[in-house]
Amino acid sequence: MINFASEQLTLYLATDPDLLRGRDLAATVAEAIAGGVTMIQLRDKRADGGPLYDAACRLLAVTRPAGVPLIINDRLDVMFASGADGAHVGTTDLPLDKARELAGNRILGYSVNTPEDLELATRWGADYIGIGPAFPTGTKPDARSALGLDGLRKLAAAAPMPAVAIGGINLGNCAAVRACGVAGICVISALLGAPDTREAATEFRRALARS
Ligand code: TZP
Ligand code: MG
Repeated sequence: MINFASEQLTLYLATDPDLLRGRDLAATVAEAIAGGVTMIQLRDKRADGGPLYDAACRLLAVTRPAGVPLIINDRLDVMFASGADGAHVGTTDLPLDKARELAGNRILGYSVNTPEDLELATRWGADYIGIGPAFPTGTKPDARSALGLDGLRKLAAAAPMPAVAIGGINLGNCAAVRACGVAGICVISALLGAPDTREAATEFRRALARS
């Protein structure tokens, strides 16, 4: 596996083109890393392969020197073409067994909302899981039902691999989420929708350090 330890899941930023407000993606990710983000996922549900590949290459120029893993959402082809560190798939993407076979020793993440999802993630050797949505979120219109802290705690306790929680996580609830036994949190809008992403990342790291 490429340079992966569960501490890298501490503060995981997934990107969303709709939250950039005209800012450059790579520059925004650089700000997030400067504030303390430990892992990046390139997530753009509408982009074709070409623009996604270009974006991955631009992001790698920022993440590699920082030693921060870059994960590609859904698209293993873009992971291979760009040389990114891993991919993240969910229940409607390539089947996890195929993704695992293809990804080899690159980092592979899997989205988990139910015990059945967790069983698959365990059977096929996902390197980490994203448990969610923790809370209702406006960022993913097709998100499954929110788990709440109790649901999150149960799945995290049953997981043999490190987990991040995702969905509706903000500065106010991140400590309670972290206390559910996850290695870290994955955040979109509370970082990219903040007036200053670097400052927001710093505040998240502070809140998590206190938890
Ligand atoms: N998967 C489950 S919830 C979610 C994804 C991609 C969206 C999380 O976005 P936000 O803005 O941090 O709630
Ligand atoms: Mg997916």
